[in-house]
Amino acid sequence: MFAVVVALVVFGAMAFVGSTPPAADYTQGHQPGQPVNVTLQTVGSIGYGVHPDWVSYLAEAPGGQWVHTTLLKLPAHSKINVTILQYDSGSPLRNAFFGQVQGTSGGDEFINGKPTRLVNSNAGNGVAHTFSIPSLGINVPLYGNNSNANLCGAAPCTTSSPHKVIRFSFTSPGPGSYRWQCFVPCGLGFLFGNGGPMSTLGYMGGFMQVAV
Ligand SMILES: [Cu+2]
Repeated sequence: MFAVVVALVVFGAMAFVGSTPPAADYTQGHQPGQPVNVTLQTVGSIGYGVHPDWVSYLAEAPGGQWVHTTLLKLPAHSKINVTILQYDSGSPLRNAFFGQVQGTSGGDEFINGKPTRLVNSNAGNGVAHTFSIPSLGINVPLYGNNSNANLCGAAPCTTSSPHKVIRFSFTSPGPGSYRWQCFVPCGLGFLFGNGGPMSTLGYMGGFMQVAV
């Protein structure tokens, strides 16, 4: 009985440790006043790990390697230039509000270079995911790829697969931890699409950890 309890405790602890992804740290070597470039990708299925069929974000660490994480360490009061390589298909939004670009520098996002303020998800390929930081009023809809295209099946995807390049900038706030997430209920197979990857750190939501 004792052995079983110990095994369960160890299992629980391992599951907890395993559920906290590493952070992509963009603060190392950062000079005050310099902009920071952050590159992310969104994929229809991560392709490995405990939930290979879940949708996910990944971050490109400053060293260039793709990391399965949604924890981003950023310097405070800096211009953050974000590039998202979007490899997933899209769908109509349940709430068209999240088709509006908000809180970015200049008020737009650039989809394959085209300045955009609103994505009508009922037209074209729809919206795949959003990059949103509610406490900062930031929302960026990520335009989908044609679902009939030969989409990337496992991360990290490379630019040889169909994708959209989405760019925008914002200014990081003061030190603190800021929740960010996707607002497309993209957790297929879960209640209202909001379980699974939508509610698990490292997939469709995470934290922006802003350092001093
Ligand atoms: Cu999503």
